Amino acid sequence: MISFSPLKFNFVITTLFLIQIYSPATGQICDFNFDLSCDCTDIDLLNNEIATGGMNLSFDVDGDNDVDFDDKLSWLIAAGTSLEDVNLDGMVSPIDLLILVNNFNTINASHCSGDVNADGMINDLDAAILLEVFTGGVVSWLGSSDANWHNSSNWDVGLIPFADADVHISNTLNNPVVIQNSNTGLAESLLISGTSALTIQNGGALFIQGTQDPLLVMGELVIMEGGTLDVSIN
Ligand SMILES: [Ca+2]
Ligand SMILES: [Ca+2]
Ligand SMILES: [Ca+2]
Ligand SMILES: [Ca+2]
Repeated sequence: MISFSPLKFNFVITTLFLIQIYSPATGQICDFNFDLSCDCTDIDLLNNEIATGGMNLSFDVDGDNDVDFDDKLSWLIAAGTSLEDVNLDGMVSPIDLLILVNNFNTINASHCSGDVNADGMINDLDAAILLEVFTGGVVSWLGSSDANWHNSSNWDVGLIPFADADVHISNTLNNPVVIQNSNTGLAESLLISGTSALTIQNGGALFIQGTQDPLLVMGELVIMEGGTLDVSIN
């Protein structure tokens, strides 16, 4: 007797889903590489496109037929975070500032390394954006290493003051601040409190350009022969 068993078919259905992540808020795309995550890889692609003036409309997040900084802002909204969140962990914290400090003064178009304004460099323009959040733009003297204004480790944020910085000097008992020969200091404003002193040496210069009361000296400001202090109001 011959018996037949019914044929059995196993169907293996493989369906490839190609999904892009859409933000419910904006309806725009933030996952450029289709890995179901809107992360540093994606924003760095966009950041580089903006920094290099590229016009690949794959990065036109806001759908206005060009690629510019507005697309980055739209991307950040889609990813649920803000411009100052360098490492995209959803929080703006001192870690974001530290990343920028560690990459300061480099040619780098990576948002996640600190190129917040997407111009291809990590410099004082990016630092000004972050410092506005953390310190209101204030850079304070610590004098923890030596007396040199131009030593970044003497400042609380790890950066030498730049043109947009409001500089506070309030702790110079053991470390008088010195702007040394051939060096130029920059600030938007300078506050020297009661027990502090700033010395501008021969050949050194300090340029302060601010909007209102850019210089307030309650302590001491010593300008040695050949030193320059230039204060102007915008
Ligand atoms: Ca992605
Ligand atoms: Ca656009
Ligand atoms: Ca962060
Ligand atoms: Ca930059």
